[in-house]
Amino acid sequence: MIFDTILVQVHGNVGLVTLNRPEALNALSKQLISDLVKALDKLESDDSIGCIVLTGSEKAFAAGADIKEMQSQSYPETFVHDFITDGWERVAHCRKPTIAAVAGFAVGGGCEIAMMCDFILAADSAKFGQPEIKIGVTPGAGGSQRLTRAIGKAKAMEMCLTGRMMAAEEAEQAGLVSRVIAAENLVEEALKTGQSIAEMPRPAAMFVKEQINRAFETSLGEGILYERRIFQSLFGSPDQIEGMRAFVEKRKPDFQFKK
Ligand code: DAK
Repeated sequence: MIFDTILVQVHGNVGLVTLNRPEALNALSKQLISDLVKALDKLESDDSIGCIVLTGSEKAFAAGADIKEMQSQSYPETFVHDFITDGWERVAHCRKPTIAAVAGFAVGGGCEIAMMCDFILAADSAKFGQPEIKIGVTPGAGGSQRLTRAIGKAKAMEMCLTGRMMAAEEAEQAGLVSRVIAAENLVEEALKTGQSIAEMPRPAAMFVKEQINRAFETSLGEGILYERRIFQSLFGSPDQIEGMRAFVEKRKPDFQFKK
């Protein structure tokens, strides 16, 4: 898969997508989002892929939507053409597990795309922010919602109202990222984590993702009912039989639903 603005590689059972517009700190242009959508479509339809890692460069995961591209839009144009909506939610709609491996700046739309992934691994150099207010707008791709759910009202308000960036250590303490990793090991560690997920029974991994995301969309009672039904349904899967049998027989499971 060859694209102008991203690099796509396969490592074992993990698809690695690297945002690649170094001249603009990986600003998320229309072309980049279109390339990203195509790459994700392809990786999602490839049965050998069990997890997708999204990363950027050492300096920037992504510095947000491309300001030079959007600066001349008028309100009627943004509304009529549903400006930069197309494709932006594709990461959030991935059915396979996704990991954002973030080094350097993840700001504006960059922070929003990272938050659309299932979890974020941060390099010790990572900086997160929603600085849109400094250019006269607000977050527009879920930042005000996903950031608030991740780190709570006080920190989300401060970050969106002041544009202050949050470094990796604070982001881990606040619950925005799952782990902080030395920058030089970030991609390797993300690929290793991705491979361990890809080797899990595929339906169970995809169901876990649905269960946890449901927690943000529903009441506790409904969410627990949803979880229970999924748990029960997996007793119809060959990998439940194999997984439990292997445990009892003290051997490594040989799951069917992975390639
Ligand atoms: N767009 C275009 N170019 C950018 C850019 C951006 N967002 N960020 C950086 N660049 C370019 C710079 O213009 C510069 O280019 P040259 O001058 O060399 O040609 C080059 O990248 C290097 O940037 P700097 O010289 O500024 O680098 P520094 O290390 O000094 O500073 C920085 C790094 C990240 C602090 C700074 O670049 C910065 O503040 N960038 C802008 C960050 C920002 O405001 N981002 C939010 C943009 S608004 C929606 C979907 C998405 C969105 C909204 C709605 N819908 C689905 C409805 C998203 C909106 C946004 O993200």
